[in-house]
Amino acid sequence: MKSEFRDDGKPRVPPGQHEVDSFPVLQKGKIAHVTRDNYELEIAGEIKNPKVLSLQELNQLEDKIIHVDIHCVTSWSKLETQWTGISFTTLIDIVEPKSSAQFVEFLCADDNFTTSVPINKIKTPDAILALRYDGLPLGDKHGGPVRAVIPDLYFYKSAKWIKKITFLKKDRLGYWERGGYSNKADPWKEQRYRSDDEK
Ligand SMILES: Nc1nc2c(c(=O)[nH]1)N[C@H]1C(S)=C(S)[C@@H](COP(=O)(O)O)O[C@H]1N2
Ligand SMILES: [Mo]
Repeated sequence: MKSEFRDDGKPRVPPGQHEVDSFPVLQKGKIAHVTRDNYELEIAGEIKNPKVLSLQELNQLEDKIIHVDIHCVTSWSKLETQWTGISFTTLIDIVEPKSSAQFVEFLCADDNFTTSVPINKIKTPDAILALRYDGLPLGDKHGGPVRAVIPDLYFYKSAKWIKKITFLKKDRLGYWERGGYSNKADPWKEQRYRSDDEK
């Protein structure tokens, strides 16, 4: 049986959230369809080794499996999802961020959607660039071929259909964040809207 509490003592389902068994599909507009054949991920900004990686190259890097709970700000939480991909710590070893790199921005194929997080949020073992869900290559609906899964933040910080990752000195507000959603996005502090950022 699933425990009501996590190892760190926080409730498994954060305040104001409810558990769902389905896997809702959510994005600002239409589902993006990214061609796999000529797909390239660009990694740029405040790093020593800028990279352009094909899907084949990405698939050869690492098969890190994570089990994480996801929490959408619209109030659904899905527990114990399984993703496979490349841990951001591995990517960081490859691109070597400069000390000036403080934030990471994801640019996506759906009409240049962006979101960003402080670099320390991807320096945790369970933050990955996901290529698979439940063992199968990521389909279009859930952000394939490549999406971020960044645990313990509302799920809008986990960008789908990533084209480019940019390491930044200064933060740039993303799509939902510009629209009034919290830039901190901590589900246990219920940081849903910008006015919750002081919590
Ligand atoms: N590129 C992109 N990524 C995005 C979004 C989006 O609109 N565009 N929406 C976010 C939101 S609000 C949520 S809840 C999750 C939903 O992921 P899912 O469709 O796999 O459940 O994607 C996040 N990543
Ligand atoms: Mo969301």
